[in-house]
Amino acid sequence: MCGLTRFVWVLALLICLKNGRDGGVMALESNYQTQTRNHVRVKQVYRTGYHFQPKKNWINGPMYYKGYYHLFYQYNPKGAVWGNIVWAHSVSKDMINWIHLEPAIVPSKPYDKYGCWSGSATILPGDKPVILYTGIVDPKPAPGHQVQVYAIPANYSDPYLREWIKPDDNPFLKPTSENISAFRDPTTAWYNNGHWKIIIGSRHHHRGIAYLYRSRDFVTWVKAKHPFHSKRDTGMWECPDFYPVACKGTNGLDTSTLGKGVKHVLKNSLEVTRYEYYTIGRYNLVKDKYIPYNTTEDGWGGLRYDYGNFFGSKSFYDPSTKRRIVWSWANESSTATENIKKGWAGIQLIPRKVWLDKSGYMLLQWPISELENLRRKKVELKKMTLNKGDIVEVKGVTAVQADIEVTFTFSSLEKAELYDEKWAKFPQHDLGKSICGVRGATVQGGLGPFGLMTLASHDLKEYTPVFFRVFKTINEKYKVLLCSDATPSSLLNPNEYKPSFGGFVDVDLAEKKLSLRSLIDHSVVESFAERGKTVITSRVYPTLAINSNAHLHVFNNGYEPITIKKLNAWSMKTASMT
Ligand SMILES: *[C@@H]1O[C@H](CO)[C@@H](O)[C@H](O)[C@H]1NC(C)=O
Ligand SMILES: *[C@@H]1O[C@H](CO)[C@@H](O)[C@H](O)[C@H]1NC(C)=O
Ligand SMILES: *[C@@H]1O[C@H](CO)[C@@H](O)[C@H](O)[C@H]1NC(C)=O
Ligand SMILES: *[C@H]1O[C@@H](CO)[C@H](O)[C@@H](O)[C@@H]1NC(C)=O
Repeated sequence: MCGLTRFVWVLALLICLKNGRDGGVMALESNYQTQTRNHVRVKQVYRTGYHFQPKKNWINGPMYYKGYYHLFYQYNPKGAVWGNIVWAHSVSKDMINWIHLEPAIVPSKPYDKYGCWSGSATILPGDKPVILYTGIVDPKPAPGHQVQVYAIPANYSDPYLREWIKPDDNPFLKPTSENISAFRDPTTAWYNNGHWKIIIGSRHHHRGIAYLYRSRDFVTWVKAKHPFHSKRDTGMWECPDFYPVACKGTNGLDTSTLGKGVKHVLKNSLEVTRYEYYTIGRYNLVKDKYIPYNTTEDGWGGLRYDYGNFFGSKSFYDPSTKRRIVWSWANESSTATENIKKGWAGIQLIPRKVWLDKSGYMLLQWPISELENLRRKKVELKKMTLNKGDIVEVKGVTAVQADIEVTFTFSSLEKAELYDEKWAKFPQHDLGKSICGVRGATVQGGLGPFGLMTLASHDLKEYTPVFFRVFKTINEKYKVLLCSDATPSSLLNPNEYKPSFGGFVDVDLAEKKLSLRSLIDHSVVESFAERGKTVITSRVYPTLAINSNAHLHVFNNGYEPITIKKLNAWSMKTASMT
């Protein structure tokens, strides 16, 4: 029951934090240079042009308040070793162009002396934001003794909310029966039955757990008798995210919304596998528990927002546009040494609007429309047929920094290769390696591979292919696989981590049509199949296809001819990050 509507619930989140390992690698010196007056432009080939990046180091974390989007992210101001994590802070009117501010929260008290880890923001009645985060009291036992802390703005009239204070009744939660070194990442609070509620990620042995806490006043919190949800063999749950989605339409819902026509989503970031999965389910108010529907697996084989470099995502509700937005961090695939050399590690992906697919079984995601303001010159292709072996360059676009939308059609499904039933037993995360990696873009197929060769060198010695391959099962069903393969991405850099990522696309091929959108930005390629049904992000480090030497091609290496019904490619302007 939405007793809640009286609150102006705006918001939101913070993206999650990484603890430990990934952050290991920061540079002491930054080697970037400032070029233009307003933009920090870096003379580095892998630095992105329109993805959010801090000047150095790695990031994670968002919220909307009085006309500004706030991004808080995990940041090590000291560089070289992981530690002393602070909440760095940037603000924006459109989530594309940013103003960097001083860190919002830094270690300053006994309870967060060793780090201010991930958490979330909630907007309380009266338009009062509160941040809940995990403080590290002691580095031992590894990865640290964890407590929950809250912070409030020092000056509510400051539109940038630059300064935050930690009231004296902190920490507001200390682990009791929970594992003291596995008790972190409080969510945005929701409100029902007279209580504010949050969940906190944890584990018990190999069981991943989201503990539920309730509070009447947002100060005193009591642990619920039963976990909100848990699942065996999933390991530590980081950055849990729980939110409602509407059964109809594409609008988002305030985090406290309940009632008919609403389903819920629970997402967890898995510390063990370093990827995330989500389920769609029911919020049982009587038991105050989340119960996933049986339409997808609740475990490692579950649905994912993204089958590539993507972790620590958080969502928030943007009341100004009625959207739910999922935002994630993407780590580097480059080595520690290379990260130190370039002076930074980690980017924030383009925020994605998220809503429930008509089937009710999965979510759809699409880059926020604000990104389109960076589109410049458009290049168009129409009704072009690609026979087996055809590779056609899309000329006239800055291939290193571009946005491409393409729709492919074909006239028959007959040539689809046979689906190997043993693949059905592979966990989702092995599909890329086992299928996309083995049957790459140049391995001839029946219906596919066809798609884009992004970040390609002029001689095609280097490229990052994003492509479809269609398979037929023994009972005449079709399976569409989307691949984003970093294997051929970096010719002169043999030691790079070059994963082949893959994900099946749940699509009806009756119309014999498949669509793809790719956002290319120097060292990242984010690809959306079928209007956001399956998404894959790859981090890549070309050595030839850099800056103006990068090219874009469309290709087909299957026996079935493929027609490009329509392709639009835009050169993308560089976003402002000051
Ligand atoms: C609070 O912020 C407003 C708006 O920026 C400013 O005018 C005012 O001086 C600030 N108050 C304090 C106490 O800093
Ligand atoms: C408690 O958490 C730590 C750190 O994640 C882990 O090593 C340990 O096995 C956990 N203990 C239990 C009982 O789950
Ligand atoms: C899923 O649950 C529904 C009822 O809620 C049931 O009819 C169906 O058989 C279940 N499916 C599976 C695969 O367990
Ligand atoms: C990102 O980096 C690669 C290569 O170093 C690792 O294999 C991944 O586990 C890592 N991903 C995350 C989420 O940390």
